[in-house]
Parts: sequence; structure tokens; C-alpha cells
Amino acid sequence: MVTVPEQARREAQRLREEILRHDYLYYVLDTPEVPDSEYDRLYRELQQLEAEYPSLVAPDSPTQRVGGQAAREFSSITHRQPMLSLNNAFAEEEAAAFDRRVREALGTDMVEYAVEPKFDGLAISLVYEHGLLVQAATRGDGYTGEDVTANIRTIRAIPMRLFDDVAPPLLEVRGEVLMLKEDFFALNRQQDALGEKLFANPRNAAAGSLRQLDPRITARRPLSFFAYGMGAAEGIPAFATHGTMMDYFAERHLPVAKERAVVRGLQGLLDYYQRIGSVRPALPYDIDGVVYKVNNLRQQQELGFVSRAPRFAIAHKFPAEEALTQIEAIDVQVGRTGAITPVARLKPVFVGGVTVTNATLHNQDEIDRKDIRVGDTVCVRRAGDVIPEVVRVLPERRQPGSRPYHLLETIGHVCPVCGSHVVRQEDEAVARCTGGLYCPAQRKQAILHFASRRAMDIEGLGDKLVEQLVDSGLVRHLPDLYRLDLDILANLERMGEKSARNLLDALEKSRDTSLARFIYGLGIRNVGEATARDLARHFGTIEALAAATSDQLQAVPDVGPIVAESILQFFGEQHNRDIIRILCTPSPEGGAGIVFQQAAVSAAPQVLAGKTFVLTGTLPTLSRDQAKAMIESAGGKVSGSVSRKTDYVVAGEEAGSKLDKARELGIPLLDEANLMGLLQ
Ligand code: 5U1
Repeated sequence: MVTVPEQARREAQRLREEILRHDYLYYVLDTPEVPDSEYDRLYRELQQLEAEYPSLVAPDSPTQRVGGQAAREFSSITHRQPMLSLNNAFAEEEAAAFDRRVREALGTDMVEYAVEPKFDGLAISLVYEHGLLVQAATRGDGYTGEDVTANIRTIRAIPMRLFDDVAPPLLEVRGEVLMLKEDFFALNRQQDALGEKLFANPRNAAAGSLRQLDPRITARRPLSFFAYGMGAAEGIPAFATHGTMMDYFAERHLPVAKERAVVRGLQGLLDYYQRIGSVRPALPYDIDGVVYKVNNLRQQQELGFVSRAPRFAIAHKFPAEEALTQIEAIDVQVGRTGAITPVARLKPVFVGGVTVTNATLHNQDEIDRKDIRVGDTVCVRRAGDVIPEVVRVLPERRQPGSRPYHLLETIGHVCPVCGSHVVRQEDEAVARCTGGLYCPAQRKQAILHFASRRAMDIEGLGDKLVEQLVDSGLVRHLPDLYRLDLDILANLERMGEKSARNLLDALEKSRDTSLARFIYGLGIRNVGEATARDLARHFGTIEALAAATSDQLQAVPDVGPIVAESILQFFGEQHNRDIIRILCTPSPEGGAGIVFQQAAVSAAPQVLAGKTFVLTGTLPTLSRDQAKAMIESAGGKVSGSVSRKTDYVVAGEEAGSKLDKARELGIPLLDEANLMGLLQ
């Protein structure tokens, strides 16, 4: 081991601190002190010293921002505290109603609010332990997100170590990753010069950059970050207000919005809304509104949460931007579940910061209601990142001879992608392709669903790989998965021999499954995990299920006419029956060789059979998915809403309106320990 001279150690320390200071000045305060060439010189010097004395390399050294290899997929992370969303106010009256509710709940005449811009980026949780950034996760569904630590470390605005002499044992910072407008335009110019795909807007560019499996690519993308809240924490001061908490972040060199402020009462909120609205075009980043939060943290706690949003905060959105253009044609798109969506092809128009060339028309009812026709001049709206939509037609500009548009007639009741029948069920607004697994447009999603953890559990078959397999024609239908070999797989992009072997092992393992998992994996509309289990238990074989009549299907608990119809339609398509037959034919006879274990369906004692549960809030140790799986494997059902039919409500921390409803209806309440007791 090379001993490091004291002078080299001190020099490395000096260089690290100097580089971090320049990072802070440049990326957080936007007040650079030295030219890029000087920064590069310091960086190179540090790199050289670290190369000479590797023991000097610390995990939070600026040279260690980009590290590691490309991952195959992001692993998932359960948030220590759920990442909630905000309720929205679109009109002044809704903001006034928010202020009124807050005042009434707190029993006060005037409330102090912390106000800040609502960034149009991606919500992120950063976990610092003893000051060191140890984990970063996307919001995901609010309970579980994706581990993007390696990518987040490449963002220079995010400190890898908090600027703090005695950092707290735990601090979870919540905020938004985004791309500044200026950086977005520069990135697109560069993409254009390289002949690469352009990003539609800064938000897409930020999302696309953060979701790179290779952190070296993220490192080349100019991402920024702003903190706006706190999650789990230990050993931090007892802040009195949101404002002082944000000051604490800023002192530790975390970026916070310059535009944040503290105001009083409704008038203060509305003045801030106007002020930020008027400077919005000049701000360095895209925002889609402003956020109002009760400033006093004790009052925030008193107000609490309702379902998945805080009662103490609201986002006041800016109006969506609108523009006039003309519909050149109406095309149809086939979605994941076969939904056929009419899409207006528009004369390109610049609206909400991007050039819009198409807009969703949703379904036939929407087209009828707005009387949308090819050739019409229409007003289109784009709000945030949502798909642009047609707000209204300008009938005075309609061309003579135009005719109403009928989706099903236009496509001749046939899927334009696969030729299967397209049907619209009576109670549904959308028409659907019945092609299921056969339809290429639905195939990628169908394969991903089939491979998912709760279905066939084929580890390693992620979306990028499925895309490659389908696009290259290697996998056209599910049985093709079981024909892949080492040679083919190892030659795919980002697939070494080891990953290829792992995938083949996972495929092999998946051959031995349960009928319930298989039925669920088929992705039949309206057939979720619990229904799949009931169907497996009731019919016992896939052949019996495929041959069942509507009445026989409806004899299964919780299968009504709608679910029965979906199952009939699925098995009514010859291609679906063919695919199932090949999947279940033994390998030596040319099939995929899937076999069903008999006992797997109900291995656990069915102690909760016939009982319906509702889960609400955060349980101390179990995730929602885990609690659900345990209840279901004991024969119980988990429902999303509380009604008189609910037998138990399992409530955790921050339980919202479901708990109130349970109390109102006198439904027995359980905590996690009670639930475990029942299960035993
Ligand atoms: N600026 C800002 N955005 N944002 C989003 N603040 C903020 N706070 C949030 C969210 C979801 O949530 C907390 C109030 C819980």
C-alpha cells in the first residue's frame, strides 16, 4: 500500500473543497467566480492526485459523481414515508375555498403561507445519512419508486455531502429534478447536430435523462434540482415553519427556489400567483403553477392529510395554453389494452412551449359532443405534460361538404394494426381491438405484463429488452420467449453472456407456475390477480376456463356480466387460443412447456375467506402490496373503497377519508398488529 504524503492529502482536500465551492457557486447560486478553464484545471489536478494515491478517493469526491456500469433495470425502493401529490386549484374561487377550509379547520382569521413556484419536473427523494447522499428515488406510485442514485449523483447541483459540520443521522429531502430552458434548447441543438431525436420539452428531456440505465449518459445531460420539502428525518432541529426548514436546506447548499416567499391570507396568495404568472416566461425553468403551503409546521400537522394529498397545501395551476389550428386527418392508435383512440393530425402549431402536431380526441362520444370533423379549424390546448386536446371547433370556419366522423365505420370495425374485430361494449366509451396477445400494438405491453412479478415472474425481462425483442422480430408472440437461446440473447444490445444466462434461467423457472398466475399473465381485460385466482380455483384447468359459458363464468364469486364478457371475448379469438395451446404444449412437442402446480392456488389456510378489507394509510412495516398479498393468500379480498360490505379497515399512519368513512359506518378498524393476529 502506497503511503500518502501529508502534503498530497492536504492538497486533495483543498482541491475537493475548492471544486465543491465552485459547483455551489455555479449550479446553485448561479454566480460563477472562475472561467470553465480554471475549473477544469482544478478538476484535472484532483484526478491526477487521486490516480497517484487511490486511497485519497472519497465517495463524495467530485470525481466520483459518475461511477459504475450501466444497470439492466432500476431496482425499486419503498419510500420511508409516502410521497404525496398535491390537490389542484384552477380558479381563484378554488384557491379561496382552500384558504377558507384552512382557516376554519385552524379556527383562525388569517393564515401565513409559504409560497413557491410549481416546477414542471420530476419529483425525487434524496436520502442523506450523516450528511452523505446514500439514496435517490423517483416518486413512482408514491409508495415505491425507482432507485436512481447513480444518476442523481451526476447532477452537480445536488450535494453528495451536505455542507454541515454535524449532519443529522437521517435527512430525506424531497424536490424536483428539471432541465433549465436554456439547457434544454442547447441539448436539442446538440441532438439535432448529431441527428438524434429531439425532446418535446424540458420535462421530457429531464425525465428521459434521469431514466437512463447508464449514468454516463445522464452525466452528459444538464439536469438541475430544487428542494421543496422533507420526508423522513432524525436529529434535525424542530423547525417552526416551512420557511425556516427551507433556509436550513439552503444553508446546507441544497438548491431552493429564489422565488419562494412567505405571504399572508388569500390576498397574499393571489398577489403571488399574479406576480409569478407575469414573470413566468422570464423564469429559467418551466413551471405550471404555484404552490401554497401553510407555513407553520405545527398547523400543517394539525391539518393532516386527506387520502393521498395534504390538507395544508395546494397547487394553484396556471391556465393551459391554447392555439388555433386545423385538423388535417384523423388517425387511430391502439393502446395497451386494445383501446382504440382517435387522434387528430394537426397542422403544426406552437403552443405551451412545444410544436403540437396531434391531439387526442379520446373517443367517439367526445367527437360527437364537440362535433369534430376532418378539415375543421379547432382550438387546441396543452397543459403541462398532458397530451394536447381539442377544446372546441370553430364552426364559422368549417369547410362546406364536411361530414361527421365515425370511428368504427372508418376502420370498418377492424383493428388497423392486426385485423382483429373492434367492439365497443355498451357500458364503455372506448372501442377496443379484441386481438389481445396477437395484436403487435398490444404485444410489448402484453409481454411485459406476462413476465411481471405477480404473473410469470420472469426476472430480467424489462421494457428495454422487450422492445428489442419485439422490434427485431425475435419475439412475435409469447411462446417465442421460450425459444430464445444463449446465442440470440447474448448478442443483443446491453446483454452480456451472464445476463443472457440469467434470463434463460428465469424463463426456465417460469415454466413451472400456477394456473392463477398464468391466467393473470394473459392480461384479459377486467381479470386482475384476485379474479384470476378465483377462476383458477373454480375451473381447475385452462381448457375448462376457455370453454366456459357466460353463466358458468358468473357462478364464480365476484364475476359479473362485464368480467364474463371480457373472458368470453378473449377466448373467442382463435389466436389467443392458439397461443395458449402452444404455451401449454410440452417442449419436446414444440411447445413452451408451461405446467401448473396443483397446490399453488391455495397453499395458505384460507382463514380470511369471504372477508373484504380496505387498506388505508402507511403501515409501520408492511408495504401496501405486502399486506394485500397476505390478505389475499389467506382467502380475503382487498377493495379500494369503504362501503357497508367492508368487513375490516386496516389503518396506518396518515390514514385519510377511508378511515373517516369506516368510523361513520361503524366498520371494525385494525392496525398492522391486529391484521397479523387475524392472519395467524
Ligand atoms: N414547489 C413544490 N412542489 N411541490 C410538490 N412544493 C411541493 N410540495 C409537494 C409537492 C408534491 O408536496 C408537499 C406539500 C407534501
